[in-house]
Amino acid sequence: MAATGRLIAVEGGEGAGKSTQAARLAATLGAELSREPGGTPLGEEVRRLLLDPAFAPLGDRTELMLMLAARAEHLAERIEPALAAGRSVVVDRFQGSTLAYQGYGRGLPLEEVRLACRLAAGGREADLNVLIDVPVDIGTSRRTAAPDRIEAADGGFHERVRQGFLAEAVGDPARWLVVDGSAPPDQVADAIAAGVRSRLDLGTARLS
Ligand code: T5A
Repeated sequence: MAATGRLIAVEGGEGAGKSTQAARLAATLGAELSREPGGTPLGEEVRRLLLDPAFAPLGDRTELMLMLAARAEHLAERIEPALAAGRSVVVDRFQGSTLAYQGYGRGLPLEEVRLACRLAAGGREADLNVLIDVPVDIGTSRRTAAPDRIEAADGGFHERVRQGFLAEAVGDPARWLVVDGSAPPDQVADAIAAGVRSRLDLGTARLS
């Protein structure tokens, strides 16, 4: 068992397959599974508010602060205690989504968003970010329900989000693993499992 658990974030645009793959990865590694915004009772309530189309339009800074309030609670109540106890956590979205959506997508200054993220997370970053990359039209075509407030943004927004994720991955290759999300789910899962094991030097070990 690792002395300290690992934090692995699964990232990507709408419909990339994050929820599917985060659940599979957590099961493969024996890690806890959580999501953002959400992961705690307060966080799930904030998520409901954030995604509710009734609150459109919402100020960009309001959106950022709500995302980060949910993260601060998630870290304090769930993630940090798990990591400290040697349990690893796979989280469906984390800081990469804040940079991609509120920074690149909404257009808030990136350095301000980074600073706000550091403040909310007490400097905690994911040990590895897995970016499941799919073209925006493929992600959109997988939608099965009415779009939520953020999904309903225009295609230009979602393209900026995608390019933002890719820019972050290129800028910090040691912390990002990019996987082609347009492949079939089993193939995506195999690529993620192999990449995570090699990046985190895990061999065939489970994480907790
Ligand atoms: N957000 C979040 C911010 O703006 N800032 C932040 O800081 C944070 C943390 C959260 C929203 O909040 C925003 C981003 C989001 O807009 P969400 O539910 O996490 O919302 O994100 P969504 O992208 O809306 O989630 P989805 O459920 O739509 O997409 P997923 O999780 O990427 O995809 P998944 O796994 O649910 O799959 C969607 C469908 O595609 C199929 C699945 O079976 C399912 O039907 N599928 C595939 N089909 C073909 N090939 C594959 N490889 C497939 N993988 C899955």
